[in-house]
Amino acid sequence: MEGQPYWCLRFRNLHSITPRPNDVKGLITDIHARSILDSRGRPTVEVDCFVDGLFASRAAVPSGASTGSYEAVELRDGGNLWHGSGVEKAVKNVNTVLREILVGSDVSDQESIDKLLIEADGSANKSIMGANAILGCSMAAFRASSLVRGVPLWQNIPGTWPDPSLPVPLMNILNGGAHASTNVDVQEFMVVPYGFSNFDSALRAGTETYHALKKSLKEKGLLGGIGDEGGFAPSLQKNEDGLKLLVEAIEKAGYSSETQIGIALDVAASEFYSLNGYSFDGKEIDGSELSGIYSSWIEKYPIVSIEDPFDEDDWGSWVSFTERGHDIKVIGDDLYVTNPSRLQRGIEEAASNSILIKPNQIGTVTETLEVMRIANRAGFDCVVSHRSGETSDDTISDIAVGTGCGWIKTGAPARSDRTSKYNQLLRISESGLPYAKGA
Ligand code: 2PG
Ligand code: MG
Repeated sequence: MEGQPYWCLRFRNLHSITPRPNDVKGLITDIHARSILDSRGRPTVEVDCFVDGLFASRAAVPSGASTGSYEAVELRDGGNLWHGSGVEKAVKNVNTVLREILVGSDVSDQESIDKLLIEADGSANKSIMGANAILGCSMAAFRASSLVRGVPLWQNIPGTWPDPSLPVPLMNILNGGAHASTNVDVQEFMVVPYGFSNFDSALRAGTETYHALKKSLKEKGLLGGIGDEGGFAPSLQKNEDGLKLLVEAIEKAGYSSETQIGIALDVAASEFYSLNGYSFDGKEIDGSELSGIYSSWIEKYPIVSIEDPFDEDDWGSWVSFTERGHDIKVIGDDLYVTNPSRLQRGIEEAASNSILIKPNQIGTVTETLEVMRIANRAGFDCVVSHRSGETSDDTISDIAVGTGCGWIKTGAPARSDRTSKYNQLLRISESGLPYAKGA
């Protein structure tokens, strides 16, 4: 078997061509990291995991732009190279300290692997080794263990979960905020094709809507650049215009905005919050005025969810808006940063009813899943999410399917950093799993 990658060995075992069970010890024999480019042309960490002496898997770490202040720390080099955004220190941490502690571990024991990684760092926010170094190792091991166990990644989620399903995508087709250089405050205007019987037709409908939006922006002379997540990035007179454009695009594409495709927003309000309040549509307003705007939008448009409607520390506005009881998902992203203690506070105070799940906000696969378990127990919806800076790594697609969470947010249906996730879901859909919230 020498010289062959691990998946060849597994392929043979899986298909009983040359069963060699004794070859499969499932021990990590090497870990190797490098710096690669992400979708914004910034360096990020990629990690290879070797099992039983053979190359087994590869994972790459994403990176945010509108990051929450309470996220685990992404280690960047500073200095002049890459304008300070190099990840050589994180890469070195993987190739020295973390490699040393992981070699010899049972790759299928995700919890022990992540515990070793957390202990090697020792800080509360993974600032010593870097959450980017740690997550790269954690995800690479997670991916390798599915090969060792001979199951698809989505079937390799440790623990017990609701039945697996293909998630409803929140597709970001109009980008603003920190993801575009325009006057639009709302960071993400997304279409949500929930009213379909399978994932493939939902994805097609969302993608046709993306193209319909392009056409109507062109007709209106508004077609300019593309934002970081592949959506169009026009300047608009008011934020509400984004909602009008999406409804128009849904209908122009031939779908119903009442029964088939809804709208999700990520306001990312921490980005325009200061001591003066919220700077929105050119005015300074407070949390209750902003709540009023959201409530009027919910009346007029087919909104299914609003993410980060308020600043990450403005708990009072979160609580009173959620108390209004609108029939939508109120999603905490910067508010919770996939952190169990912040989520616990949100559950106790009823600050929202849903959480965005981003593995790199917390730094390991095990902790990500633990936060999802806490959310499930509290009856919160989980939306598994990409970051605005991405690679072709598609691990989040399998996590969304295997945890049966029902929702994924992974950008426009364009650019390979985003389509890699949708395409993995298409592959998984061949297994015949149901569409989460299908008609
Ligand atoms: C968000 C994300 C992903 P970023 O705010 O939800 O869309 O953006 O990765 O820049 O934090
Ligand atoms: Mg967000």
